[in-house]
Amino acid sequence: MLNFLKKDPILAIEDYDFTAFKQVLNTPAENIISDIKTADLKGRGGAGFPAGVKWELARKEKSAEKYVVCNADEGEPGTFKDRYLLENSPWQVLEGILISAYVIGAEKGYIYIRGEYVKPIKIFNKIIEKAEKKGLLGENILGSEFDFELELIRGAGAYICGDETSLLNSIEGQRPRSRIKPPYPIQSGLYGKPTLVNNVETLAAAVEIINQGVETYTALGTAESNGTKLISLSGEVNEPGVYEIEFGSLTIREIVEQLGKGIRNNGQLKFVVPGGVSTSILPQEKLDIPYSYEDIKAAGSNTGSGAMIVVSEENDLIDLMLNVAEFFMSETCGTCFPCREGIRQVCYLLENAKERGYLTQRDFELITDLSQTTYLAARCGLGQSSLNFVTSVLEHYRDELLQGGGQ
Ligand code: L3W
Repeated sequence: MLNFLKKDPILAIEDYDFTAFKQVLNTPAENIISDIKTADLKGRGGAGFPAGVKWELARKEKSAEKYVVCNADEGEPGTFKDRYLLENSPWQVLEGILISAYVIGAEKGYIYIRGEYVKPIKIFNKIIEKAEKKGLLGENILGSEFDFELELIRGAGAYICGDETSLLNSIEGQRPRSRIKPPYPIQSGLYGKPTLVNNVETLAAAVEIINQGVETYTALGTAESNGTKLISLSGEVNEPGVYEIEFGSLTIREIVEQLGKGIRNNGQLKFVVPGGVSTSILPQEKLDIPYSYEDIKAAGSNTGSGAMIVVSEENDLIDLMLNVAEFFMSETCGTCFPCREGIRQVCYLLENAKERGYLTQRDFELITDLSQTTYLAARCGLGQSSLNFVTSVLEHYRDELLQGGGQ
């Protein structure tokens, strides 16, 4: 284990030694990037893009002005692992930000924390203040030639700001609408300058890789999923919480049974959402697979942000689908038509189905069409993944949903 889940949180700067950052200051940036690439650290925010590649591309950008942004707008329903890190390992998160900034050559950075995270915001404000006093932020950090300033931005409660381009607009003081990619933020991000956006857990993991060594990290996990992952386990389990697991060491069912201690009230497990409500569900028969990027993908879903939501037989499927679709309907930024109208129409069809008590064959066809269009034509991750949950429930529970009707 990499030991992300520190039992005794270090909140005094005097107790934290910034070993990885000090090492980085004395190592060519290319070597650090090479290590992160060898470790194959995949972005932990949801998309899994290789962090080392991102760092390398950002470093190569020729611009006197660059930014780093730590995406702590953890809004995916069921995801709370970044909150854990912000509350328990804030110095490590700061260290990850400093390392990434040094490596790509940025002198200014932001940490964008979701507005509801009152405690992490309070903690991180103190962290910045203490780091400035101790010479870990500002000019000539730790006697080096590296200058870096960090600003905390408090989100205002919009899920769309978790999308990196909307987040950048929000920092700029604009309405948080997504931007078309490419250009990617590393080419043209904040104020049109190269900007590296990384999730909280990704940055904390980079620190662990430097501290513990690439070999230790790559020795953990599976062929395509190195190291460990934080899982936010929630839903109808007896022991929800944040758990760190080595990729491939447990199956999804074992995570539910061994870490979550089974289903509440002796209920029956129906399905698991492996990566937050933007990802497709995995039904009973697909839960005996190792927890890894490749195995979850092969089973038809996505690791996402690691938000594992466990659902029992007790639930009404139409209610669940409507609940998730309504979440996305209220959180769409409304800029692009497929996302705004596609989700609204799906909600409308599900509301009628709820009243009726079942779905018709025509509902299936329309929802499938709308989902495909939204997936293909929405301009950002929110829209593209908004109906994964609904379509996967339709796919796996067709007969149950058509029960009593189907005309
Ligand atoms: C340079 C290229 N950079 C991609 C960068 C890109 C971004 C990262 C991933 O959506 C998903 C979404 C949610 N040159 C690049 C490149 N990049 N190609 O790599 O990019 P992308 O476009 O694949 O994904 P995204 O738009 O960032 C993220 C899903 O994650 N999700 C997570 C939701 C919620 C949270 C949370 O609360 N923490 O993450 C769950 O499934 O739906 O599909 O940086 O710039 N050629």
